[in-house]
This record gives sequence, C-alpha cells and structure tokens, in this order.
Amino acid sequence: MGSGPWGFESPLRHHLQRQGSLPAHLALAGHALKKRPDMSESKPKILIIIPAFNEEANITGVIRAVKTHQPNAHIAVVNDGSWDRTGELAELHDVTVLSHLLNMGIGATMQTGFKYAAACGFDIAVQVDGDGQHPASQIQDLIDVLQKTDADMVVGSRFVSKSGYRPSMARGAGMAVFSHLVSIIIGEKVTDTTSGFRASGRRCIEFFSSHYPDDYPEVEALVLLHKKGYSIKEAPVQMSPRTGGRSSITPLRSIYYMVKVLLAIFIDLMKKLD
Ligand SMILES: Nc1nc2c(ncn2[C@@H]2O[C@H](COP(=O)(O)OP(=O)(O)OP(=O)(O)O)[C@@H](O)[C@H]2O)c(=O)[nH]1
Ligand SMILES: [Mg+2]
Repeated sequence: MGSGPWGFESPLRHHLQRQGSLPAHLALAGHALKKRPDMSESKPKILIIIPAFNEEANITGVIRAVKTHQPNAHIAVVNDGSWDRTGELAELHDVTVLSHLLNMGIGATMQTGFKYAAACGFDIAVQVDGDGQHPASQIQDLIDVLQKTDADMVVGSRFVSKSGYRPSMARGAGMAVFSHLVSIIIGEKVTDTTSGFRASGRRCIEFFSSHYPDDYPEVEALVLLHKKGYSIKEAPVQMSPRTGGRSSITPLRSIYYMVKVLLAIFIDLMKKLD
C-alpha cells in the first residue's frame, strides 16, 4: 500500500481495511490530517478524543483547554457530521479532524476515535466531550489512576466525592438504576456509569476499535469490558454544566435511553464476544 501524502491516512486506512470496515461515512480529508503525532518518544502516547456534533459554541475553548493542560498529548476531534462550523473551527488548530460525512451518533463517533488510536499506536485514549463539560485540568487525574492501578479503563465519576453535579430527578433515578445494575454485574461498585469522561488503555483501545456500542454507549461499554475480563476503576471528577449548544438527552429521550440500555445490557450478557 502506498503511503498517503498526509501520514495519517495510510495507517488508519490500512487498519480499517484489515478489519474489513472502511466506513463510507468517514471522511479523511487531507487538509484535516496535517499533523502527524510524534510517536518516537518512549513515554506513553496519549490521544485525546473529542467527539463533537454541532459544538461550534464550545469546540475552540475545549481544544485550547486540552492543549493547555495536556501539551504533549495529540488531539483528534471527531466531527460527527455537524452542520454548523464545528469542523471548520477545529481545523484552525494543530489537531487531527476526523469528519463523518453523516451524523452517526456518539457511539460511532467514539469508535472512529478508537480506530484512529489503534491504527496510530496510542497507549492511552481519553474522551473529552466537545461541549466543554469535561474539565481538561482533570485529564491527568484519570491518566494517573490508569497508570498507577494498571486498570484497563478509568471512569471519571461525579459521585465518588462531592462534585456539585445535580442531575434532574428522572436522570438521577436512571443513573442510580444503572449504577446498581452494573455494580452487581461487575461485582465492584461503580458510581457513575453514564460519565463519558474516561481514559482507556491499550487493550481497551484495541477492543473498542472493533466493538463499541451504538446509541448511549457508556453503560454498555462497561458491561462489555467486564465480559472481556478487563478491569475498570473510577476517579473522582468535577463536571461543568454545558456552556453552549444543546444536550441530546431530552426528557422523552431519557425514557428511550433507559429501556434501550437495559435491553442492550441483557443482550450483551448473552452474547459471545470474540
Ligand atoms: N447529541 C449528540 N452528541 C454527539 C453526537 N455525536 C457526537 N456527539 C458529541 O458527544 C458528546 C456527548 O454528547 P452530549 O449531548 O453532551 O451528551 P451528555 O454529555 O451525555 O449529555 P448532557 O449532560 O446533557 O450534555 C458531545 O461532545 C457531543 O458533541 C450526536 O449524534 N448527538
Ligand atoms: Mg454533555
């Protein structure tokens, strides 16, 4: 296979082709792939994956904050078919922008990030949402726990210590149900199963690059990891409220979310994973 002029295109395309899954929705625009990460050092290679759908109000601030707090990490913004200026604004920075041609949802968005991380050989991938809710100042806390405990994934939890986070009643009830259910399944207490602020190690990156749940993926991803025999730890985090844009979780959607995720968990428990 010939090497593309932008460095990234070649390993990512090769990896996707090997998996037989070069998705038609993934646009690997050359101009967006201008920065090659420095993979020559012996330190762990860290990728910050920023999923973003119509986040023009927040994306610039999020990229700047990540650069300030993680100057040595590489950033991949996964622009999930946004129809606002999210992609354009992200491309003004020295980051990789992977653009879906269509809106695919957060599950596919994160899987694109993991495919990229696996293809480029990153050791750690941290999800930092493009809406500004995940404080960049706490990325290092997740990475520290990942490295100290040898866990496969560390989830930033709003409920390990007081964080001031107050979900709505419906959302809080849903979170409590998931937390109990997942703790029973995993055999360990998990307090915040819906947090997307997470750090994944190498084994998780590989696994998630080929298996990542679709819709509302956070809870299911934990069950899949447990089935795989991978370990999960939590680290206390604070989370800010959204600073702009719109949440995907409307009251009606939270009912769909509960039913869908509960069914998916039971199906996952019965499924054979390769
Ligand atoms: N809503 C939505 N977000 C997406 C999609 N694809 C990627 N994302 C990004 O995924 C991240 C999480 O989405 P949010 O809507 O904030 O979900 P959430 O954080 O669970 O909900 P809130 O606490 O209400 O913000 C954000 O950075 C989005 O920009 C999509 O199809 N819909
Ligand atoms: Mg959010």
